[in-house]
Amino acid sequence: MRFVLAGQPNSGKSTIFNAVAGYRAGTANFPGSSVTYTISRAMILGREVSIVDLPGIYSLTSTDAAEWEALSYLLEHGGDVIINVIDASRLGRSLELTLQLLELGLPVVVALNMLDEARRKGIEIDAEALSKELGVPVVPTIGRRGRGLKELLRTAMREAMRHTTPHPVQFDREVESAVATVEAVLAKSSATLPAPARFLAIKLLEDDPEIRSRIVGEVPELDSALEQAQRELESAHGWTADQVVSGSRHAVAHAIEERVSTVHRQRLGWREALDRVLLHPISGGPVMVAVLLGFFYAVFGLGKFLEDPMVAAFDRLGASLAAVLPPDTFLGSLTAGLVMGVSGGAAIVLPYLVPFLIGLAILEDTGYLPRMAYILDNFMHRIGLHGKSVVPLMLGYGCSV
Ligand SMILES: Nc1nc2c(ncn2[C@@H]2O[C@H](COP(=O)(O)OP(=O)(O)OP(=O)(O)O)[C@@H](O)[C@H]2O)c(=O)[nH]1
Ligand SMILES: [Mg+2]
Repeated sequence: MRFVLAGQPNSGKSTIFNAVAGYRAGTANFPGSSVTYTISRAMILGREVSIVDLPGIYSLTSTDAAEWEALSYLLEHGGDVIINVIDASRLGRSLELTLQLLELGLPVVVALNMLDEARRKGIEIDAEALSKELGVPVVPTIGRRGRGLKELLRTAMREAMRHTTPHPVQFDREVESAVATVEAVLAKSSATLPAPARFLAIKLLEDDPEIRSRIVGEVPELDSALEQAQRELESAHGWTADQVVSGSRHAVAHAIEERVSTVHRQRLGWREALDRVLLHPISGGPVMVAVLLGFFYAVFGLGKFLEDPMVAAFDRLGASLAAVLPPDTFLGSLTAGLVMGVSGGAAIVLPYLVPFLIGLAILEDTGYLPRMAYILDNFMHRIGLHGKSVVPLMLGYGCSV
């Protein structure tokens, strides 16, 4: 049995993966922290299940490395069920990927994750209505707190056993007719297709290069039908066929979002109030400098506090060893060197490095590190770097201690 976690970057896939598989796959408060997939095994409801954590993707295309990694995994290995983790606070955007996953002909369960975040933004989502719209089960979850995960796994197991294939959601009439034209040619051909004909037809209309090179060679009669279908879409809209298809998908996703969610006026909680100060163009900089000064002051203060007694203890050890083994003997100078070497690493480096790494973890988990990246982004771009480069820059200080 194999469960495949798929979803957009930062939707909480690795968090759910770790909670289920008890394994530390990379989670980070930055999108795109997983770029290849990770597999682990777990016992779920008495069965051994392989769980696959795919990289975060916005779409299923072959033009982006992470997206192609995810798509080719799904085409080659499939899975007994796809668990589509979506960020409830960004429902419309998340559903654009869901609509594509529904086309793959594999059972799908949606994990409506980050519900706490959505609630904070005043967004209420009717999970049952969403499930009716998509035709697949939707399970509300809060991955970080482990909420809803049991129900998610139970539902995934049920769908995997039933082999339920979802019915894809329909595009607008013009796109549907173009898809039907291409799909009919594919369905008539004798070639073995790597995915359902409808999915391939959509990808071909979108001009996906990898899918095109795989299919057009196998189904030579496709060329003219595809070209005509694309031309019809282009002349009706004045856009490229690719834009028409993704535009239609975007419209469908956002229409579903509107039908299933209600937005209340956002209450300004303490976090939003704090963010206003932390991310403000004027106060953000000085606060960041103060946080960094405080951070290094604390690291060095704590380091010094730990270093002095540790160095003293090593000195005492060295002195007592020297009393037994005089330093002018071979064994004596060997032990003295050994004590000095170990004390250099243990008593001088560790007292600074450990508090530094703990502090860095606190900065990341409280969410201040990505905010620093945001504040510094403008400046960093001027020196040819991304705001996120603040992370390796900070880590560099770990080495300088
Ligand atoms: N508020 C909230 N945060 C969550 C929830 N689930 C996960 N997170 C946090 O969201 C961030 C991103 O989670 P990841 O599990 O790394 O996301 P991912 O989908 O694996 O991201 P990529 O690997 O970049 O695709 C982490 O800081 C998690 O702690 C949730 O339900 N609510
Ligand atoms: Mg991840």
